This record gives sequence, C-alpha cells and structure tokens, in this order.
Amino acid sequence: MNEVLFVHSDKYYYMIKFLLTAFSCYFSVAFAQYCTLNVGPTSTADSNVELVQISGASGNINYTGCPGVIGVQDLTTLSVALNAGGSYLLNVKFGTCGGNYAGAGEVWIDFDQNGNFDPYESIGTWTGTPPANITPMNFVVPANAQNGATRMRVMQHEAGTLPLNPCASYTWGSVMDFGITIGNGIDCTGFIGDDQNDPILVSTFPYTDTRDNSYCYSNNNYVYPSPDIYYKLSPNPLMHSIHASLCGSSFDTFMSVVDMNGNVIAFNDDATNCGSQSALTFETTGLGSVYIIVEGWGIEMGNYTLTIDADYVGISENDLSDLQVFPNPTNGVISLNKSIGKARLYHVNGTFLGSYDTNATQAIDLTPFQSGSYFLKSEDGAVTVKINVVK
Ligand SMILES: [Ca+2]
Ligand SMILES: [Ca+2]
Ligand SMILES: [Ca+2]
Ligand SMILES: [Ca+2]
Repeated sequence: MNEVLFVHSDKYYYMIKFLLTAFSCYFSVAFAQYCTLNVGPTSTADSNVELVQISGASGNINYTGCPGVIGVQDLTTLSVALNAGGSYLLNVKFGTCGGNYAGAGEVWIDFDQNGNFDPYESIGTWTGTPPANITPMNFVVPANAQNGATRMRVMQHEAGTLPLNPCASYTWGSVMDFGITIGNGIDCTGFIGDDQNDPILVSTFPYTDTRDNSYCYSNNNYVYPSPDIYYKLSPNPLMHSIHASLCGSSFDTFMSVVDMNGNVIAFNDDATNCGSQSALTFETTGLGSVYIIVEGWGIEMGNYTLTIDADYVGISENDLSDLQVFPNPTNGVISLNKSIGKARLYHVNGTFLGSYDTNATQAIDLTPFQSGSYFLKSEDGAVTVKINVVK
C-alpha cells in the first residue's frame, strides 16, 4: 500500500475500498446481462400480452400472445430497425389468456445498450382490467442512441402497480423481449476508455480532457451505476504527487484512483470549493500505473472536464545548499561543483536517459539531448537538480 493523501476518514475509505474490490471481482466474472432468470410470471394462466405491433424504419413486428409462457419469452429473433431521432408508434394490447384481472403494463427499450431497462428508457405504460383496447405508445428514439442491436421488453404484471420493475418475478402476466437494431445513431467504436481493458492513456502533464459519459459509455466501475470512463497513467520517478480535478463539470461527479491490482489508492465525491464535483491528490512515490476513473454520483452523467497535473520532486525539498550545476541552462557539457555519488538523468516526462558516476567525473555531456528540461537525481533520491537544455 502506498502513501495516500486522504480526504475522507479511513473508515469510509476502507468501506469504499472493500466495495470497489468486491464488486470489481464479482462483475469481472459475471458481467451484467439482461435479467432473464427468475423474471416474469410463474403461471401461464390469466393476464397476458395479447398483441405487440410496430413498424420500424425497416421490418415490422406483429406478434400475437397466448397461450401464456412462464418466465421471459425470448422473441429477439423478431426485430425491427429504428433510427436515432425518429418517431415510432408501438401498439400493445395488454390482455389475458384466461380470466380478467386488473394489473399494469410497461415497455422499455435499452437505448443506451447497457444491459438494463432503465427507468429513463420506459416508452409507455398501461393500467386497467382486460378486456382492454390497444394501447398506442408514441416514442422518439434518443438522438444520441448508440448504433447496434439492443432489446425491447414488454411486461404485463397482474396486480402490479406502476412503475413496474422490469426484472420482477410474479405469478400472472407476461414478459416478452424483442430485438431492436438502432441505426443513424452514434457509432461508438471510436470511443475509448469504457473499461480497464481500453483506457484513455495519459502521458503528458498537465493533461486536459473534455468528454460526455451519457452515451457510448457503460457502467464498469460499480461504486455507482453511472457510466464510467477509465484513464490510465504511469507516474514517473520524478513525480511525488498527481492532482486530478473535475471542478467545473456539469454534473455530480465521483472519481476513483485504482491500481492495476484493483486496490483503491484514492477517491473523492465532492471536493472543497468545487460544488458536487470531485478532485483529489495522491502520492506517486513507489506507485506503478493507475487508473483514474470518472463517473457520476448515482446515475448522474453529462459533460465533464478532467484535468490532471503532476507535482515534481521539488528542488527546494532537497539539500542543494552547496550543489551547483553550471552552466545552467546549457547546450553541452555541464559540471557539478561536488560529487553526489551515482546519479540518474531523466527527461521531464520521466524517460530515463542514463546513469553517471559523479564520484569519477563531475562533468556530464548533454550534447545529444534536445532542448527541454531534465532532472539529475542522486541514486539515493536525496538530491535532484533541474537542468535546462537550450539549443
Ligand atoms: Ca439501458
Ligand atoms: Ca465504463
Ligand atoms: Ca459506474
Ligand atoms: Ca460528487
């Protein structure tokens, strides 16, 4: 465990850490899919959807229910194509295959393709007692819907009340899943950072990225069900801390820092003087690569700006009272006024360039190197000096 700058109590931190670790382990083997087990009616009697009808941009569905089926009816081979931004009419007759009993009906389309029929994806509801008229449901496919195959769920729950739970188990009613293919929407193939296998790489500091997690991103970090975006960075030996901030973003954010083994390094919900947005600082000494994960609190999502900056080992932190490098800036050979033992030369981006034994020679040839900032660090870490090369 590395040293970390905490902003919450240790107790809260370890609770979150446990949750993060437990959830990431659990979901790595059981990634969320549509709920289909122990969902829907346990009896084939009585209340049942009698008719589902829709004409798509291409194709149509014209399904007649009855007799009843236990559980979820997989009708995904019946499919229509819908265009993002388009208006459509779905007709559903909530009815019965037997006796007439009151209940409720609801339909969802998983527009954001996150494997859930979310409350914001409900396209129509019904309450009543069969026999009932066809319920017309006019709906618009969100303009930012993601291209590709997804699913529509039609549910009737006898004795149920709105809003229905799309994953509920009950005695009488029906659940039917149909296929939907979205077109003219957003092609998400170019949107990287959805999970730890496809992170956005951060290699220069300061770093700024503006993005929207409300489409093309799904929930992989289960602290909150909001869609999350993964950034990966590798601290270099010259850094002592990294600061990341979502201040100024448009929604209530949450940010985590997790190492490659899933250990939580730092996290923040609401930062001081930052509203409901997040900011944090973590020490990098001895730390390997980490993910910085951006998500919303709860199901919050929208536009955000992430800034990441690194603090480098400060020269003032070292005892440089009598160490001098000259000339500085330089375009060639530098000399030290004293030996600092074995020393390592780094570019400011952390690239290791070479080792020098300053006991043997206190002159170092920087001629091969381009203009920029370099750090010479004693092997024991006690002394670091910044050298500017100007050509
Ligand atoms: Ca969904
Ligand atoms: Ca994600
Ligand atoms: Ca999440
Ligand atoms: Ca927050």
